Amino acid sequence: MNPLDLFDVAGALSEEERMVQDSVARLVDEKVLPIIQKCFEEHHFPKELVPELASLGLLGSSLKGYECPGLNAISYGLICQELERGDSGIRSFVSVQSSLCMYPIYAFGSEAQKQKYLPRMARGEVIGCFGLTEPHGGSDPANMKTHAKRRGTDWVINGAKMWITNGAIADLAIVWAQTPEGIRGFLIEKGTPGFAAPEIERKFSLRASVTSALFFDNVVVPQENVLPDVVGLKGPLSCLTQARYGIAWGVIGAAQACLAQVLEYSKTRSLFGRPLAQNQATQIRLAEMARGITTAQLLALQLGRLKDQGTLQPTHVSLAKWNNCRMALEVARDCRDLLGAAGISAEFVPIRHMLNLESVITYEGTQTIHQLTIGRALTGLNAF
Ligand code: TGC
Ligand code: FAD
Repeated sequence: MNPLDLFDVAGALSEEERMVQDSVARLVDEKVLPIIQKCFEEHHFPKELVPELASLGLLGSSLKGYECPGLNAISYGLICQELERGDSGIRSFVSVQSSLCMYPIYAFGSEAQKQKYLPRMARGEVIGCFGLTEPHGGSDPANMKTHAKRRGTDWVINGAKMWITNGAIADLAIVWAQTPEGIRGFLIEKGTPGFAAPEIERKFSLRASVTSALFFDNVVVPQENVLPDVVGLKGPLSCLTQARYGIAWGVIGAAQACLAQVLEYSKTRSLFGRPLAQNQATQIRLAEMARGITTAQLLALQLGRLKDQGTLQPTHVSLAKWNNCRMALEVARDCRDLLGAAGISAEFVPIRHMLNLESVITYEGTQTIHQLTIGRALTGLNAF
């Protein structure tokens, strides 16, 4: 039995899905793992990997046309899983580019916007960021303060966004702002006067990813840069459904990376005259991790099948994102502990994954937000 795939999820995949997974796994083994710990320590996003990600078709992988490969949902999940086995920061980059930036242009953009941005984004020549969260509170985006007012045929945007992945390196920001008609999406290019995207320094988590604030001081945006086909919170929330789907798969990779390392370690570490792995207490902990990973894999697989057959509901995604993030964080924390003092060393992966997963469980809706979403679906009563 493969300890990282006890229920043979690999056997349930199509040949194409397995090929996608294998090619991303190779990229992670050859290009990500050798550099990622240093990137994390140095608080550096390895931008040099972007052309590699693009050449494998990992940017906008689910979209059809516009130089995107049109892979199915399971393949997108496997891409996220393999990337996050490397580091949540690399998966974050791909999630934001694909699900939060290319998807809204694809789903809600004009044909001219699609032609202008999607092929270049698929090639990694244009990097996107997604501005929804604001400094006063991200869980309740309906209460956003950033606003856009019409001025002739243009719009003028004022406000601020916070905790924005890719912000400082983005060529294009998808920014959600309140308008008299409701919340709308605006495409703001780097260098637009009044727009700034300073990086947030001094993070303990996702250190191999760029996180920024966005500031808008009378930023003028032409009408042609407004997403024409959506008004209201369902615009940004439907992008979140795409990205949360990828996270539900991605975090499995982080948990697998931790378990793989601890299995090796506990078999070779000898304490009280026997391998650490030969203690009942250790085996119970390892079995608990395998239970968590296996149930998360099966949840993700069914989630993908629902998405591919077009019956996926946001509540399914909430449950999977919540369950799988929590599982991965618990696995990473326990692996860190099983390594003893070595668990705090940069030589081992669990502490890096653990610190990353503290962000992953918070962004794209905290545990509480997803629990309340499920509670609302169960009871029909809105507790927000
Ligand atoms: P609510 O009344 O529930 O909904 C308003 C409208 O939106 C529709 N809708 C959805 N559509 C698609 N997908 C979803 N998940 C949807 N949820 C709701 C809904 O049908 C309705 O449509 P309509 O036509 O009736 O207007 O809105 P609410 O104000 O009660 O809020 C619900 C709540 C709390 C669940 C929502 O605000 C929420 O999800 N809050 C959490 C915010 C969040 O997750 N922010 C993430 C920011 S981006 C990010 O973190 C990127 S990290 C990326 C990385 O690095 O990987
Ligand atoms: P708050 O909303 O202030 O929540 C604080 C606490 O209150 C949480 O524990 C929450 O669960 C709890 N809470 C909220 N509502 C309730 C309630 N009704 N009942 C009980 N408890 C409640 N955002 C973007 O828009 N784009 C990005 O690219 C992006 N990237 C990110 C990258 C990183 C590394 C991080 C850490 C965050 C990123 N975010 C991004 C922001 C992220 O989505 C928010 O942090 C998240 O939605 C939570 O918002 P908040 O941090 O303001 O917490």
